[in-house]
Amino acid sequence: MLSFTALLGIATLALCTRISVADDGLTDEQRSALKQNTDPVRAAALRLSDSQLQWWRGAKVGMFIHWGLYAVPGEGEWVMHNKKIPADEYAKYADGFTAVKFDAKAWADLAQRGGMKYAVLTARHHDGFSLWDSPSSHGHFTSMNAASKRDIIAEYTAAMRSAGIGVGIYYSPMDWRFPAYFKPHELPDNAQLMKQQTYGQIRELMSRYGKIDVLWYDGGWLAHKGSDADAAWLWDPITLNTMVRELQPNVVISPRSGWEGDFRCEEGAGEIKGPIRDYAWEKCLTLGRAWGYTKDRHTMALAEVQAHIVNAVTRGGNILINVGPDPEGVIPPEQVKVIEKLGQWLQTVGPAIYATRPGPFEPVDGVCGTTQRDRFVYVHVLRWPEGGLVLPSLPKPVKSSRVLTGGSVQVAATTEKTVLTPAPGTDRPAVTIIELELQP
Ligand code: H79
Repeated sequence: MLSFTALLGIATLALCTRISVADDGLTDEQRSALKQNTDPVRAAALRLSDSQLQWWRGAKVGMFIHWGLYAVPGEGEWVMHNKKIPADEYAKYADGFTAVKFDAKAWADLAQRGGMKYAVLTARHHDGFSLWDSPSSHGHFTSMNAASKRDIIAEYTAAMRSAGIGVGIYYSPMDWRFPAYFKPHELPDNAQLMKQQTYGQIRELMSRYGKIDVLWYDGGWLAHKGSDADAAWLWDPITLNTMVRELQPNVVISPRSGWEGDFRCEEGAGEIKGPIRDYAWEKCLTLGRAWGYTKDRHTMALAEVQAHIVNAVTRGGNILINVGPDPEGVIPPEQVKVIEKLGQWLQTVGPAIYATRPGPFEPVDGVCGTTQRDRFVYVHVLRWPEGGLVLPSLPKPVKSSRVLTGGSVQVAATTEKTVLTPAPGTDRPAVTIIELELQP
């Protein structure tokens, strides 16, 4: 923690100067930061203010959607790389990408029913296949030139926007089809082509589809090693994101272009642990076996997703829950079911989740955590200790309490401690959430 704070201090000192787009758009400090190959490149002036980020921090739950050509073989989004499929072979899957049942309104409706406040769709993953009519796409490798013959991003952005769901776009700067991804120093011309594609496509995505709420970069690294920041010498993320800010002043940007971005990511199904984090962050995880569609029917259990949500919000984070539609555009029914059940659950526990802040107490890994809003404190219990849950004393006396998840819990609050005990014989759901209304 200390080292992070120290680093931030140094970086802020180095980068608090103005952002200029003249010439290469970089200050001397920024240029040297780009070459240091260590930390994410920082540029405080590119970051959103707290008030610009407020909607996102309050939104808490989003729907991630991984859809692309990889849905056709149905072995996950890394199939091209994992199975060493040559680009021209891989391109043949375009005949199978029909999207015949793709209905952006149905996706938006699912997000709504699921209590998801924003969505993020893979406009282009590492395989280079683009889900929109993209003049900058190398080889016009797009959903317009596949069996689908549709601009998926156009339909998606319009549907989400009109449903009131925040519109998010995922984009991978790197593209496996370019030999320079593997040998960027040896193939400088090819590397420049790949970079031009990224700049051209980001410009398209940020200028042709109305207001975009989230830009989720992923895969800013190069040569299959190192960090995103190590590859900043090529991507030049400050110039890239200066362009993005001109086109979309309020878009929330992920940290994976090599620039630190507006929030931090925690990826995968590992348990969320540790104390409250005092920065904006997001857990992303997938319901399926991979992020992209797989033919097995595996789905994460509802209780596990609920625990992840609670573990994220009690530590100040958001959560992005992924589904992987099939080549026709159908989200697997098992995943739909989990999202719908989450939505029903969020209807009752929503007050403890949305628009809350973490605290007043630090979470205990695997046991409990708290959130708060106005005069309300919410206690999220994952595992009841023998004899009840003992918390520190609350800042004010308790005026009333109720259990959002059903059943009843006895609350004994004194100036020394707060003790919560479930009534004998009551059901113990995966998470018990208790609302405590404090005296004004
Ligand atoms: O889109 C989903 C995944 O496909 C994507 N992120 C989620 C949201 C993802 N791509 N890669 N990874 C996750 C992990 C990548 C790890 C590695 Fe590497 C890439 C190992 C080797 C190359 C990291 C980057 C370590 C070295 C370079």
